[in-house]
Amino acid sequence: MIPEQRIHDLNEAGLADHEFRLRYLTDLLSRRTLDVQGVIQQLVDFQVAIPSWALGTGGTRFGRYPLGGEPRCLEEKIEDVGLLNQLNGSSNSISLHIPWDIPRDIPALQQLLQEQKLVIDSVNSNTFQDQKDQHYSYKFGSLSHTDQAVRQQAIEHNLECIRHGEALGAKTLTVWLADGSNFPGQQHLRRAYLRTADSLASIYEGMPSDWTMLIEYKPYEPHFYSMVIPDWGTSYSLCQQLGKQAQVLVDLGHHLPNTNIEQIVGRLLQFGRLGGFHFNGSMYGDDDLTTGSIKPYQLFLIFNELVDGARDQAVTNAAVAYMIDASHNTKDPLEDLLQSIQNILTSYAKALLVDREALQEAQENNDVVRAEELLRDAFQTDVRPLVAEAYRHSGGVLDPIAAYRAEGIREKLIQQRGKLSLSTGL
Ligand SMILES: [Mn+2]
Repeated sequence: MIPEQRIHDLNEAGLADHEFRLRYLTDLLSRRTLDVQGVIQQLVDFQVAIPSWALGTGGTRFGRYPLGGEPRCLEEKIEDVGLLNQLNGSSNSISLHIPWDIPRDIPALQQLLQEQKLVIDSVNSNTFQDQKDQHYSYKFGSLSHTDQAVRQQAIEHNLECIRHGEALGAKTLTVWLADGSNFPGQQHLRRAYLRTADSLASIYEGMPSDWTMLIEYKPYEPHFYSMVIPDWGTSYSLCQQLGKQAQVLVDLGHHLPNTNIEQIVGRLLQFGRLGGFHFNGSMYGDDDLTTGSIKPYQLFLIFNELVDGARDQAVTNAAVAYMIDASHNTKDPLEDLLQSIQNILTSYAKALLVDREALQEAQENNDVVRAEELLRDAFQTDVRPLVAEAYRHSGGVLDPIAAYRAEGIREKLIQQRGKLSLSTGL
């Protein structure tokens, strides 16, 4: 943890410039009768979870280039997220990946979470690879497998994840199913779906009544001919069969190029089935790039749907759980996460500036240019002073990446944990 006095000193240097820019923007937006303090408060309240597997260097199947100082255990992963949250006040929760993050000493972990001002967001099951002590292989599927014994093993793993989560106060199970097939004819497409629905029902039955099951979809990879849950329609149909505690999870990278993701978000909000959102960025597919690094306008349009849904009384969707789900191959993972949060909050702030009454009027009158210009006007506003002010309100720093570097945090982590320390769960 960085001492509070040091946070204050770090902010002092940039404070005069920040206040000048914030005053200018506040004046400008107030002329449009925008509640600037209200916008800042909404940015302060916005929280995005950090998954335990995002704290180490990722890689591709061609290689991995670790930079040292990676967290070696769950406790160190919690400390890293606590540090990020101290810098920007926007990531107060951590998502666990079982089996890597199985909690051992529950009271000690609870105390650490309290010290770091963090909570456990969700537990994520893993049936996409075999573990050493596992009886049956998932090579040909898990929840969809042709053999009942393999399905049962995968069901029990998910129930075990719930038990671990319960011990630490989590209330969400995220299921991403890697099952599918690589060649035509390999798998009976309808029967694989039915077996999956049955397996999910068994997990759902074993879930406490205040828990949510998030069902994630992905069009390809690891399987390249068919995935059992390839799209939001399949996730949605499974949720409909399971019940109210099941919700669809949208992962930005899990779409084919040019998919209109904001429309999917709008649809799911309308149906009250948008349970979670995974942020990342992509150029070609599930590339796991920094959120907002390639398509910032798309990220803004997605937030525009979320804000629009949140303000519409006809939309009864429950609160959406946000998480960053990316792999960091070339950047320092902690800097990458700070950049991601910056881009997420920037997009959210811009969406909060949209003049919704004027937009609705333009839409009703089929004034295409006016409607588009209203969105572009919000998108092109430089909202960085609002985001920086939100960080400061939360006890963080005006410029998290500059502070991270000024504090030499990576160097300190390498000193403590070693140059060769490797994170798990990637
Ligand atoms: Mn994901």
